[in-house]
Amino acid sequence: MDTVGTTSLSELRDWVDNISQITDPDKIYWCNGSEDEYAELIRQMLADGTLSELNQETYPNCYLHRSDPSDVARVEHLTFVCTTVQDDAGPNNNWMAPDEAHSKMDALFEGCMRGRTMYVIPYCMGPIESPYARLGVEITDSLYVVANMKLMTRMGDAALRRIETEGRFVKGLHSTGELDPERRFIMHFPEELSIQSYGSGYGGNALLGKKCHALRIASHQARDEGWLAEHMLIVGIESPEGETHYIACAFPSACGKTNLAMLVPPDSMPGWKIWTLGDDIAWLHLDSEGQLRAINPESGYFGVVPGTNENTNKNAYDMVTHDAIFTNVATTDDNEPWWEGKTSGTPALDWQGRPVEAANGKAAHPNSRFTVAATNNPSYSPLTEHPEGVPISAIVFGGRRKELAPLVYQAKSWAHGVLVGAGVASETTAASVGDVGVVRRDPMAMKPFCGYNFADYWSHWLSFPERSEALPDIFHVNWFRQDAEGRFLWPGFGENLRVLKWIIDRCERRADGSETAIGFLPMAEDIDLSGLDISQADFDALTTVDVDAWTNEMSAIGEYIDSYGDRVPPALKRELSTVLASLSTSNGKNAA
Ligand code: GTP
Ligand code: SPV
Ligand code: MN
Repeated sequence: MDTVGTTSLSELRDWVDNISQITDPDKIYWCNGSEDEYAELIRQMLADGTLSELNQETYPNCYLHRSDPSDVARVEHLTFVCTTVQDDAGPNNNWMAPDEAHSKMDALFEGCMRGRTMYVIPYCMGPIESPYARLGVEITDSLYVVANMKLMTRMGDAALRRIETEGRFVKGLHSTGELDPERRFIMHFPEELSIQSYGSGYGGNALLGKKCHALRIASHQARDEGWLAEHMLIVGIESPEGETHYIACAFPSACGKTNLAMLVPPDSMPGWKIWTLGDDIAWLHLDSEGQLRAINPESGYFGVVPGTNENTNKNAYDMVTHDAIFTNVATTDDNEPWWEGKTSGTPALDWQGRPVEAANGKAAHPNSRFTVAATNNPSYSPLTEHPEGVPISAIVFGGRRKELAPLVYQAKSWAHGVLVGAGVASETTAASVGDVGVVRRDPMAMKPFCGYNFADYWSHWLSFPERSEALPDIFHVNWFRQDAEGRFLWPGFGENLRVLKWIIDRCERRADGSETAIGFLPMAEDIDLSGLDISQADFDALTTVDVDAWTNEMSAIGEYIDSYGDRVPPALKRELSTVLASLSTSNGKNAA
């Protein structure tokens, strides 16, 4: 066997040998993570057609990848958590017995790398020196996966050295297979610390460090070890006075995390500065003082392209003009990338490479993505590399709701905040295969990503006050309220900083809020609306609690929680009863 690279760790060596016997590649290549290696990967992908060059004058080192049209999003219906006991995976996951899943996957992987190279990617999730970082190795036959893992994780020699010292790592096996949706599975074995993914080359299905490891496997470990692995951005907000607060926000897929993580302050807020720590995943630990601290396990972004422009998100717009991989965008006559929401250029070829006139539907796929290293981001925070992470002042949940959910409200306590998180619902998006725009329950934005039973997960969240008296305040936001004509009531994007300011001021006990049954809401005078073109009627709609609708909502949340059966913590149900009782005696805003 033609092999480049090896390891001194026998467990890892044996596993790689074993996988190569099953998959039968021509060659084995251990990735070192160097820039030369990345350049060589790109060269090979240009040669074999996996990538094509975009306009190198205006988009230097930017490349386009077109997925198989059947393989453009996560596949939740083909994603499984394989625990020994089915109830441990919970109603929130698809489950398969580990033995059955293994025999299914063994059959798929048999000989699947014949004639190809098997890449071994050692990676570190989290700063390489961080006590909170975790290791993994992904084996794949996809060059696209290797290149994306290079941008998204700390991969290569440094990670391998730490794996060899620690001896513990998550084993991820991936093959693109035939890209046949009938032969596609994403299997997780949290008890074995392993992941097996076959038949998809797309982001969350194939870049195993991301959702598979850093959320599904990590959340399972985190429950046992007393920490949290969450679908959250991490952002630092520095005031003109130089005070910086860090907040962590959980919004479902394609609901605004990347945008909020790198927002550009509006002109009306001079002197404010945003620092991006992470745009998708946060690992949260209590330190010895009981302070919740966050690290971002990733080191790059796999972000939604449509909607990005110099007005909505100038940082993202600038950051993808160099050293980026685009997946499933359209292209212009000048061979620049193009997408819906881009304010310049016109598309010539759609995301499948067809002339746009002949194509029906969007020119760029609604789930088209960019991959960039985090250091491309103009608002990148150097504290991203801090081994201890950053202290978190507030946790913010959110969803995409045309109706009902106010612009912002604050939970009354940690336990109430857990209920607020458990009650998150959001309209589905193109990030996952299936219907778009249907409201579904997505507790803590973790429905597709929690690697164990949600009932146990809520208990775990509720256990934090036993270990800390200094927990962050919890909030809920909704940037997506619309009127009957489909117009957004709130301008969103940079203007969201006005809401973040209220959140921080509430944490610092220096802003007012009005107590309602569902939590504290700002009054018009509590949020600085200067320079904003928003009518009083719209602001009122954004900050009013519709008691009847909320009574229905809380009942629906109650039914949803009850569907998890006996394992649901009684404390969560008590919180729900409290809110329902309060709603029954209230008349909206100002009612306790
Ligand atoms: P994942 O990467 O799938 O986890 O998504 P995400 O949560 O990072 O979402 P992202 O920031 O990429 O935003 C998704 C879509 O929502 C994009 O098309 C954005 O333009 C749009 N969006 C983001 N923030 C806002 C906002 O404040 N208001 C409105 N109206 N749209 C927004
Ligand atoms: C998401 O769907 O939440 C994403 C993209 O961040 S993926 O990497 O596919 O999970
Ligand atoms: Mn995400």
